[in-house]
Parts: sequence; structure tokens; C-alpha cells
Amino acid sequence: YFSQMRPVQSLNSSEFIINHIQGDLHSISPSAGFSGFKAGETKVLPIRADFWQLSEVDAMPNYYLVAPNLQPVVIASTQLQQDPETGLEVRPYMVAFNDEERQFKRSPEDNLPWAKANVIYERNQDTPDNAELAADSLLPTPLHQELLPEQAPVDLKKGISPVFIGTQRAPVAAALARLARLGVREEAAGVALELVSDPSLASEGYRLDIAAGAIKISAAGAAGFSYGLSSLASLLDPDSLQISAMRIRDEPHYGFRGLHLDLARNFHSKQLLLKLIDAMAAYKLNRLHLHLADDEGWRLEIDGLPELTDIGSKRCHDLAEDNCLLPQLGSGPDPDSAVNGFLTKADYVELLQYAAARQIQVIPSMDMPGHSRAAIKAMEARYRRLLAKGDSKGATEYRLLDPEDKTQYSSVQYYNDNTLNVCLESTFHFVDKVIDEVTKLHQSAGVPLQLYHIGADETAGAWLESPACEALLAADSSIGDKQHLGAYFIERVSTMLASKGITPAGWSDGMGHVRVDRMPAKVQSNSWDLLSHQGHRVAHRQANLGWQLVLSTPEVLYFDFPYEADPKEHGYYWGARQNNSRHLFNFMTDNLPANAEQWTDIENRPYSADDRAGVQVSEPLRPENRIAGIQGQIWSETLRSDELVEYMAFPRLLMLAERAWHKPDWQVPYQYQGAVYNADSGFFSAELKLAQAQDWYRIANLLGHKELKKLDLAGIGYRIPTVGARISEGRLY
Ligand code: NAG
Repeated sequence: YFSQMRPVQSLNSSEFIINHIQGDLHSISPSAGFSGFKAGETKVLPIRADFWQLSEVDAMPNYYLVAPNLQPVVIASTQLQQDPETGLEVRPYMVAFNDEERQFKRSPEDNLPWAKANVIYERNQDTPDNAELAADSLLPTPLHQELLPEQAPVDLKKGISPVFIGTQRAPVAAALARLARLGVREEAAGVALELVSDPSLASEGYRLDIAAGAIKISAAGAAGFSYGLSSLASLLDPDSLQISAMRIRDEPHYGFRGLHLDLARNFHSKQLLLKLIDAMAAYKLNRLHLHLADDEGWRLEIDGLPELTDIGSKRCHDLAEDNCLLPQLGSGPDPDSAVNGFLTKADYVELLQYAAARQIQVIPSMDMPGHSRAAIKAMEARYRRLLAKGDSKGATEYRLLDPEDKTQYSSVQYYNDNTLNVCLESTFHFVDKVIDEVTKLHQSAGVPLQLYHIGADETAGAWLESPACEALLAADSSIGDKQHLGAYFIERVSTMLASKGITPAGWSDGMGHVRVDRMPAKVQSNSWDLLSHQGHRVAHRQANLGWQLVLSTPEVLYFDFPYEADPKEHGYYWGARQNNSRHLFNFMTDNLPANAEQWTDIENRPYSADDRAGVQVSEPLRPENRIAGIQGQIWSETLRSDELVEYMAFPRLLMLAERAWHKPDWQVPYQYQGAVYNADSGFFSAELKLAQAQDWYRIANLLGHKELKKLDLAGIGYRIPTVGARISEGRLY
């Protein structure tokens, strides 16, 4: 058995056959022509697979053998071997790829250069190494900053002595603790640090005055004080602990500054989550979208539905799926692998509180109605168990499938059994139960559940031949026809959430199908449509509905994509292959159409004339409808370790924070958009390009001279911009 994300189309062999099982799981078995193995014999099985095979993630590890009287045994594993070409320790399944440059291209027109060291070097040659550029600068960049050169700097080696005026210590305890970790401890004789309540400031805004040998932070509440202290930490050079005298007046550009982490595909530890939350707080991110259920796993304990985590949180070789889900994503058959696991109720409550103490709202998500295989398999096992006990009523209480449904479908990830049946009352009963249990966990944490993410993406054409659906459509003519059933589910669950005082959120494709008049007024949509597929139009249209539109643009904000186009650089690459820090830094979030001209598609071709023509007729974003914010996405199909999550998230997360918090002056203002649409308008003038580059030089030096040191102190294994640099440590794969 083996995981192969690109489905195998054919096998050139007279001795074996390959079968697709579910998702990426395939089997190889001997055919009638099998002649057996002589001792030590190797047989090579050349396969042809769908799409491209350009990077090491196209092969998953942990091929395993199943035979009578034998526990499943891994035969092609993740043991390190030395790559003869580079001398690096690599996994054997990586070595097969891209020994020649031509294999690197997706198509003959693909002109994205392989990001070898010289390519990266040349691309960054303009950026000076100049610590002066970073001096007195902070990340994310504040709204206003005025240096006071006539005044002496403060020396924080002496420590700080905080005083609270109209406010308290508790809400900023975490921010003070971070300063202590950076070497600035609380000392009675330390630099005076006044925290003064000022209700006239914006809810997340603050003022920071460093003058006359003392520090004063004014804010309206906990968020502002925390951000003031984060700014202090950001100004610190961890070596000198000195800060120049200055005045800062600051507040964020976007209210929604999010990070998304997928725990479903491969589980990740609570320790990693705590570390991520700390880092988010350091850079003023304020939303953590936790993807807790998908086809390959259910990751949150739910009272009353133990099967969800008993069965749905682990993958092992149980073809009946009575005890676990099928192996996927290279998990292999080991039920004790670290890719399995779930958050207990206590873990989740702890995370909610830890995040809230750092001004971060957790957004739980169980993807539905597609991407729901783990829930379905767990509830089918429950059905069989209760039926066996003679409890036929209990058996169907939370059933998610219509057993008579004859629909044939295949999801984007090649499952034909991953979609809830939206015509069963038991399905809505299940969703309601899950939402109520999650709500209770939030209540016991003292952190109200404000936003719940339904998912709603990539729903395959399920339920079209379900008798339950035919009956429902006949009984309730308001639903419409079969094509509306997906929308019906989203509308109904959204309404259910709104009636509980919870704002529904979903991915833009699913949200694009609903009838707006059947939705609650307050809705969030995450726009993940590719810019090269006119994603800006969807974003504008949905923002213009008055919805909270969060940009999750894959070509910039998918952190499961590689930083650089190199076969050994980790990550899926269906939408982009070069999501590096500078690229994200350059993202003009307030002016998506401008990006359509600026940017190239995945094959490094400029967006086509058709795309630009589309831009011209695109619905403009009305001034009253702002973009609510941006979010970085860490999908985890290929991230089998916590270390790899850190590698994929850092340092680009710092650029996410910069774009989420700070609106740079090189962003073309909205009113110029009319001109922007014409490629020859020269809207992105030489002056603007220069302003953007100079802003980047400052940020790059901040990273190199200050921020990476802080990541080191926090024990974060960030990527350094040399392809494969950390592979040799043997930790990542
Ligand atoms: C998309 C899927 C997601 C998957 C990701 C990988 C969304 C909204 N949906 O196809 O489940 O993990 O790509 O890059 O992104």
C-alpha cells in the first residue's frame, strides 16, 4: 500500500496491478503473471501518474506491505540516506525527482526559473545589508513614528518598572513575560514604564512615548496595551537592549489579521500551537483559524460522540475502518505515529485561554459538507456498533449518509465517500450537536464563541441520486432543485449559527453558491480564488454584499506552498511555487486588480490579456465595503512534523503581519483604480516601485539584524533563504 497524491493512471508491468483505494491510498498486488522474487531481486515498477511530478512532495513516504500472518510492515520508509549529488541527508523517496532541469517544468511554456542559489542571489542583489536601515524601526510598521534625536535613549538592561494607571497587569502579563524572555526583566530600579488608560484611543490602538528616560504606553484597553508592549519588544535589539527616544501613534490597517492551521490532515502538537500563538502575539496577529476536521482526521474531542476522535483521529491499516481511518498522506499504518492525535477538551480550553490572554480569537472549523470523510466514517462505525447492540434508533441519530444514495462522485482529493448528505435531519442534528459542544468548551474557557467556520469548499456532486434528497425536494419546494442542495446546507447551517449568536464563516467558493437573501446579515468569507482566475472579482463581489471579506489568496498567502521553485523545497504547488517573503511583502491587499497586472501566474507568465480584460469589467470594491483583513493558510497534507510547520510559517508569517497591520504608502489608493486597469497607464510608476523596494530593504534588514534573532530565542526553526538548508538536520521530513 502506498500514498500517491497524483492518482496512478497506468503501470507498465506484466506482474503487478495497481488499484486506487481512497484519496491518495493505492495498492500494488501481484497479477497472474507474477513470477516471484529471487533472493535479493529488485523489480522496478514504472508508473504514469496524473498531473506533474515536480517536487519531493509528489511522493509520500511509508510504503507498507501487508501479508498473511504479518503485521503491516513499512518497506520504504523515511530513513535518511546521503544524496550523492549534494551530500545532504535526504529521504530516499525524494532522490528520484528532477535530476534534470527539464523535469522541473509543468509545461513547455513554463518559464519559472529553478531557484538555484545563483538565481536567488541575483534576485536579491539589490537589497543592501545595512543594519542602519533597521535601527529604530519595528515590525509591523506603525502608523506614525517620530524620533526624538535630542533625547537620550533608554537602556533596558536595567530592566523596567511598570506602573498601571486606570488599567491592570493581568491583561498584559503575557506581553511583559515576552519582554522578560528577551532580557528585559521587571526591576524596582528599572526604567519607569507607565501604562495609562486612554479611552479616546481606537480599540486596538496605542501610543508609545519613549522620552526623558521613561516609557509611557497609552491605550483604551488590553489589546492596545499588549500591542504597545509588543512594539517595545520589536524595537529592541536583543544584543544592546537600548531603544532610542521616540513617539509612536499606532493602530492596525485591518481588524482581521489571521493565521490558519490545518490540524486535520496531519496532527500537530499543543506545544506547537502555544508557540505559534506566542509568535502571533509578538507580531500583532489576532485570529487563529483552527482547521479541526477534514477527510483525513477529526481533531477535537466532542462530548457524546466519542467515535469522532476514537476512530477519526487516527489512521492505520484497517480496511473496514472500524477502529481507525485508512492511511493517507504517507502516514503509513502505524496508529502511534505523531501524525495521529486530537485535542482533548482540556487542551482546547487551555488553547482558547492562552490565545485570549494574547488578544487572539480562535476560530474553530470542521469542514462541511465536503471534506467530511473522517466524520462520516466515525458516524458509520457508531451506526454499526449501536445496531449490533440492537439500538436501531440511536444508530441513526447522527447518521451522515443516505444508504440508498447511488451517486458516483470524486472529490478534488479523490474521495468518493467524503460528503455529508444534506437531506437528512440526522446530518443537521450532528452539526447542531458539534456546534453546541464547541460552544460549551468556549463557555467553560470564559471565551465566547464568536465565529465558526463551516468550510463549505470543494463540494463534489454528491447526493444527486439520493432518495432522501428526492423526498426532501418533493416535500419542501422552497429549497429549489438538486443544484441548490449545497447552498441549502450552507444557508441552513449559517442561519442556525446566527440564531445562536455566532457569525458563520466559509470559503469563498461555497459561499459563492448561496442565495444571499437566505443568509444572515453578518457573514465572513475567505477568498481563496486564485488571482490568475480572477480571484479579485470574487473578493470584490462578496465584500460588496457587506460580508466580512478576508483575503486568503493562494498565490501569496498559502504557506503550504514552497517559498521557492525548487524540487527539494517543500510544499504543494498547485497555485504557486514561489511564495517567498518578499513576494508577500509586495502584496497590494487594497488593490487586487493592480496585482493582476503586476504578477505572473504559476508558470511565470504575466496574467493574460483576458485576465486583464476581466479586470476592466470587474465589479469595483465600493468604498463603503472595505476588505476585512488577510489570513495566511498552513494546510498540512505534506507537513508531517511540527518542525516542518515552523519552516513553512517562518519567516513569511512576519510579512503576513506587516501586510495585515500596516498600509504602506506605495499601495495605490482606491480612487486611482480606473487608471490602473489600463496596462499602459503606468500607474505603478518608477517612483512607486522605488518606494516599495526601499520599504523592503528596511524590512529585510529588520529581519536579518533583529527579528531572526528573536525567533532563535523563541526556539522557532525558521527557513533561511537557501533551498534545502535545513534538510541536512534531518528533522524536517
Ligand atoms: C485546497 C483545499 C484544501 C487543501 C489545499 C491545499 C482550500 C479552501 N481547500 O484545494 O483543503 O488543503 O487546497 O493547498 O484551500
